[in-house]
Amino acid sequence: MKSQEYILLEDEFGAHNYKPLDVVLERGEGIWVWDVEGRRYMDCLSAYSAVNQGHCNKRIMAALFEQAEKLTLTSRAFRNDQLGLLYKELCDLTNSHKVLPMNSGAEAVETAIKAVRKWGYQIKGVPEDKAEIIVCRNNFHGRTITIISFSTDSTSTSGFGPFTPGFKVVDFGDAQALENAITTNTVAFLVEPIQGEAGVVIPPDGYLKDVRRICNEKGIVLIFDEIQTGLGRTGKMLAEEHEGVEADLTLIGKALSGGFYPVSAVLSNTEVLGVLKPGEHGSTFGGNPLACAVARAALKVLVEDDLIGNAERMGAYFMEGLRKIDNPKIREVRGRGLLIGVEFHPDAGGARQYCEKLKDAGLLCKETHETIIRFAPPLVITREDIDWAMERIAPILSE
Ligand code: IF1
Repeated sequence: MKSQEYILLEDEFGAHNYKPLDVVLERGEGIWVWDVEGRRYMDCLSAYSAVNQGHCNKRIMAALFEQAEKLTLTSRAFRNDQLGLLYKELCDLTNSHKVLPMNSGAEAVETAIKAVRKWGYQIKGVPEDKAEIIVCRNNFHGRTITIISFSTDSTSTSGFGPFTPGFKVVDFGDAQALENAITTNTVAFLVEPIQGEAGVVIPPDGYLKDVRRICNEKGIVLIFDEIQTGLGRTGKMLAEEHEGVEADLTLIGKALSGGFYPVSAVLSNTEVLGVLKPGEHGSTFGGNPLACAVARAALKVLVEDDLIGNAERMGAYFMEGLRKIDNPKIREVRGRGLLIGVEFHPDAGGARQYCEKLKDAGLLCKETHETIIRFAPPLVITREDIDWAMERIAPILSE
């Protein structure tokens, strides 16, 4: 079958909740993917940072097969021999004390919301049903009803009400705004260390430190959503390390499985997770042995192959190349590690046209918010790969 036939099938029988580039992929290896016509592309999105370890990483695949032959799912009604090992390894790597495993990123966010509300009532003494959580303008934390309830993007929310109450929005990057918004009923502040969907928005230096201090002073829980920024993407295991701070709850997902399987987790430094008692939260698939084996291998690859250091070095090199592009239509090139955004001026005619041209030149990129192209290749990328990419990107982005 040809690309066009697959596209027609998708469009006829699938819901149209996406508008993908018209490239039909069938194979991937490292930073490369191939379409059904055999054309090769460099993947500059990494499934939104879920394949940090590169497509079809051999060691993660081996762990998947090995575990799949032994045991895949027990439910949490019984224990399995992978879960405790994953917990221990995750805690050692992220300096955490407790882990709660889920599947999707949104589920990790929902879990954190439940935990901090309960913590607020039981430990902080917030009156029943009065807990408030503060979030940031232009946040992206997932697609469930509760999560979109505090989205400020009308495309995400419009037509989906009624919404879950209990959230307050402040500007991202403004620590004073957070401080002003906190009341006696505030239980937590939920924030992305770098806003991904908003267009790779990096907060001012010192912001993470400031919010850490404010949350300590006011006695509220600090939650970092590192589902996109975590696990090496920004050149550190967790993006919070750029400012030497630790959240009370850290949410990870995406690359926790290297793209093989949905695996997410809530990591806790304090006893917040301790408020969840048997029967109060869970998931059929969360913490299953197949997911755990895959996650253990995915973490091992990140560390053993120094993908985190590589993200830092290659990110700096890539950004240097992008900054050399001389086009007055480019407003800014920004990023941390291999999470890079190129923002065009509003009158440049949108970023999608560039993504289409990059696709024809063999690079798969995704625009965000009309004017921004995100470059986030797998962390296994080399200097030579970036040279190859820049040879193609530079002429296109110079137009
Ligand atoms: C889609 C964006 C990226 C996330 C953060 C939680 C989640 C995500 C910081 C939820 C998910 C995804 C989902 C994907 C698009 C994507 C995305 F453009 F929308 F913002 F990555 F940049 N927290 N991000 O970024 O995780 O439930 O999806 O596992 O198609 O919606 P999930």
